[in-house]
Amino acid sequence: MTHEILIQLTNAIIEGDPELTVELTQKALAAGLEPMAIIEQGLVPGMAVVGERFECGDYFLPNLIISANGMQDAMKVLEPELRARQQEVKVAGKVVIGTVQGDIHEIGKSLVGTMLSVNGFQVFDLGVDVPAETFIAKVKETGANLVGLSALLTTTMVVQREIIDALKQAGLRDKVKVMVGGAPVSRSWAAEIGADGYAEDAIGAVALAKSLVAG
Ligand code: B1M
Repeated sequence: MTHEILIQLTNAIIEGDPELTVELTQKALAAGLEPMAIIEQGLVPGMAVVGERFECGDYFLPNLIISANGMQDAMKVLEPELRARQQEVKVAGKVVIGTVQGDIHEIGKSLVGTMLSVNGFQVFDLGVDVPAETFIAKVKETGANLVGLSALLTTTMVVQREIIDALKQAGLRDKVKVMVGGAPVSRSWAAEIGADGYAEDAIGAVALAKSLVAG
């Protein structure tokens, strides 16, 4: 029965129905499903199909926008639930996170930020389309020990490298660990640009961040 709700949720994202997406998210919570299962097994698969349909020309930009709105509205319902399940309260580290300049994809970055936050990290989320200077200024201001760079486009992955280089030039590279992620990003790309680690999803990002701050 609960499995059925997740399928309906995936379809609501694919069909671009934000109201129904929120309604089904609330229904799934009421049925006792874990917020992370709702995200990973309901919402994210829907976004993947929307992306595939866009890629092959069946969907257009408005479809991406309306489905993304549905996911973001659902995340507003789920974030307090994720926080309510927070077990660790001590600060595990300070993270400055953002989607790199030229890239306005927000959902994955925000999910990673939320998961780090509910797992004890102090998160400074700079938003999207963030230039290197803003990352550097925030690291200096907060004394963060971790920087998270999200990129969803093959054309903006290169900005991750530019930001790592800018951190070096600012004399900050040995003070922070850098983690990278986003759909086109890979472990080998992370190694090539001199990042300290790559995570495929939000759960992986938490594990990586913990291992990086542990030294
Ligand atoms: Co765009 N888009 N988009 N888009 N979009 C993709 C990324 C695309 C793959 C779709 C496709 O063609 N199949 C494609 C990129 C192709 C490429 O470069 N290879 C694409 C394109 C082409 C574009 C435009 C250029 C379209 C156009 O204008 N013609 C344009 C670019 C705008 C820009 O940024 N300058 C564009 C615009 C948009 C919208 C604004 C309409 C919208 C975003 C709205 C928003 O965020 N508020 C949008 C959307 C929704 C998508 C898809 C469909 C879904 C992205 C998403 O939210 N996924 C996407 C297709 C896809 O990815 N399958 C697509 C759900 C989210 C939970 O997953 O973001 O992957 P994701 O995050 C994951 C992991 O990647 C990882 O963990 C997250 C959670 O599990 N992760 C990290 C992410 N960041 C991390 C950081 C970490 C660690 C892990 O450490 C720091």
